[in-house]
Order: sequence, then structure tokens, then C-alpha cells
Amino acid sequence: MTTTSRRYSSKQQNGDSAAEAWTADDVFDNTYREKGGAQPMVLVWRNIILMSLLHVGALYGLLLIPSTTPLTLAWTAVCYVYSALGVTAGAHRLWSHRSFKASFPLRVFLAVGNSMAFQNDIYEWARDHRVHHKYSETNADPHNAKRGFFFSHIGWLLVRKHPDVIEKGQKLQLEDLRADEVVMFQRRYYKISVVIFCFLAPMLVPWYFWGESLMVAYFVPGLFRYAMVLNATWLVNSAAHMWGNRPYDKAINPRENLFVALGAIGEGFHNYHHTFPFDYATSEFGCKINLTTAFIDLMCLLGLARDCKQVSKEMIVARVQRTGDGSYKSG
Ligand code: ST9
Ligand code: ZN
Ligand code: ZN
Repeated sequence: MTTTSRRYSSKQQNGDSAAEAWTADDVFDNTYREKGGAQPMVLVWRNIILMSLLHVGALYGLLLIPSTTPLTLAWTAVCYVYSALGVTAGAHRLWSHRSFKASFPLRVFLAVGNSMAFQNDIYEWARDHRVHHKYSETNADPHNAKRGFFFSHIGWLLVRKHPDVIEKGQKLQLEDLRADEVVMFQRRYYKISVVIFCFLAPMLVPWYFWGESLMVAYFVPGLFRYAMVLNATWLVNSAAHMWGNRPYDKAINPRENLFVALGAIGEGFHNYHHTFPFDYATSEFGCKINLTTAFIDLMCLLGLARDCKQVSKEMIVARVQRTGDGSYKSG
């Protein structure tokens, strides 16, 4: 998208205008030092029970797939992609990283998809995500991958947060989120929006329009799809922080993981993403295995998005030579 994108030099990456000063808050802070002493884990039984029930329901949905009509399966795929975009293009690339600008109708579209994904409201998601980038793999990272696969995948949602997450998170710049009326509206009406878009709409559409049974409609496009999107997202925090190459920066844990990128519609190129968090494509390979980038490009074509930030090729090559692990393959 040459007409709508802005390519960045290393000077600009560090933030060269007051308007973009907030971007410092998604860049790793290497001045942070862990405090000593272990913190006891406080289990949140409500979450443990609800997450267990969700996954049992999702497994039952999986068993129902052979008796699901093709139309309902297609609808399940639509709900998967729409809720995934609400996270990838919405909460992640737009609201956490401000890697492009979106018009009001597009922000509303993405906020609805985000409620359909039911992964906490956009404000909370972006706050946790900025603190994840800034204090990656420390106690102040909500899903610190140094605490193991289970913790970074789902465990972090089943216990109280480490106090450092809250302490450091409270120092983040979040004015841009508070100034966005769509973000604040979604936060205010979050619970009802989840009931409508994550559970009722996926279930009632196939039942009303083509006579699917309410049982199949609840378990397949409802619970099964919801659990699949959750796990595809969580794999970015777990698998993509553990397995894969590090062509851009071998000193950090996040990796390039193709398998994760497939399920997470383009979000598995995590070594690139943590190295250049402001790039709207979260990868240097454009739309390749990156449905989210294709979607944002389409929105630019339709005039609904603009100002996509992109890293220049020279900057990528310089970084690869300086800090890469030697596995870099161009294109
Ligand atoms: C879910 C989220 O699944 C998934 C996020 C994944 C992120 C992935 C990122 C990867 C890259 C992108 C890839 C996308 C790929 C998508 C692919 C799609 C196919 N800063 O939280 P509380 C303060 S959610 C500053 O209750 P506890 C704040 O004052 C699933 N302050 O802490 C807050 O109050 P408020 C569904 C912070 O008590 C207060 O503390 N949801 C911060 O320790 C209390 O906060 C669930 O399962 C901060 N970072 O409880 C619910 N954090 O909010 C899960 C907190 O009013 N959550 N504060 O301002 C919970 O139940 C709780 O958060 C808890 C911790 C039990 C985990
Ligand atoms: Zn990460
Ligand atoms: Zn990110």
C-alpha cells in the first residue's frame, strides 16, 4: 500500500514527535530490574471452573461437527475470522500499537468483532499488551513466558496478576485509548456486548435463517469457535515465545512460528513483531500467510484506514546483520 503507508527510519522508530511519544510504551524497557523474592500464586477458582467448562463444551462442539450443516460450518468460519480480526486488526495492531489509523465505521466494526472474541475489553487488552511488550519475559509481563508454556498460554488468566504488572502498567501512557470514544463505549457496555456478539448472534443466526438446531448452533459457532480463537491467540504468547527462529533479534525470546501465524491469521511472526512493534503488517512479508494485513490493505483501498506504518527494507537488513540469529531468508 504505497499510497497509504509510511516507511520508518531508525530515528523515527524511537519516536520523533510528541504525537507519537506513546509508542515508547510498546518498546522493551531494558532499564527494568526484577525485584527479588517469590510471589505466591493466588488461584482464581471462578476462572478455573469457567475455563474448564468452556473447554469441555468446545470438545462437545467438536464432536457435533459431523452433524453440522455446511452452512453452519461456513458461519462458524465467518465468526472465527470476524472475532479474530477484532483482536488482530483491532485490539492488537490498531489500539495497542497504533500501527495505522482507522475511520469511525471501521473502529465500530472492529470493536464488535472484539466483543465477539471475548478476550477482555479493548482498553484492558491493550493495557496488558503494552506492558507485555515493554517488560517482556519479566514479572511485569502479564503472561511471562519464563514461567512456562502453561502459564503463558492460559495459566495467567487463572491466577491474580503479579503486583509488578499492575505497578508498571499504571505508569503506561493510555491517553490515546481513553480519548477513543469507541474504546470507552465498548468498555462501558462490555458485558452485554459479549452476551450479544460472542454467544447470542453466533447461535441465533443459523437457527433463525436456516433452521440449525439450537444445540448445534450453541456448541459449534458458539463455544467451539470461541475456544478455538482463544487458543489461537494464546499460542502467540506461549508457542511463539518458545519455538521458532529469531532472524531479527536473537537476544529476545519471541520467535517466527508459521503454525501460529496460520491459526492467528498472521500474528505468528513474533520475533519481527517484538523487534518492530509499530509495523502494521507484523511481518516484512506483506499479506503472505497474513490475512490481517490483507484486511487492513483492503480497508485502505476502501478509504476506511490510512497511515500504515512500515519498517524500511534497509532498516530490516541492518537489524538482521546486527542482532539476527543467522536464519534470515529474504522474501
Ligand atoms: C483473554 C486475553 O483470553 C487474551 C490476551 C492475549 C494477548 C495476546 C497477545 C499476542 C499478540 C497479538 C496476537 C493476537 C492473535 C489473535 C489471533 C486470533 C485468532 N496495567 O485484571 P485484574 C489494575 S481473556 C495497569 O482484575 P487481578 C487495574 O486497576 C479471556 N493496571 O487483576 C485493574 O482494574 P480495572 C476471557 C492494571 O485481580 C485492577 O488492577 N477473560 C493492569 O490480579 C484489577 O485487575 C477472562 O478469562 C495493567 N496491565 O485478576 C478473564 N492489570 O481493570 C480473565 C490490572 O478496573 N481475567 N491492573 O482498571 C481475570 O479474571 C483477571 O484479570 C485475573 C487477574 C484473575 C487474571
Ligand atoms: Zn509477545
Ligand atoms: Zn504486539
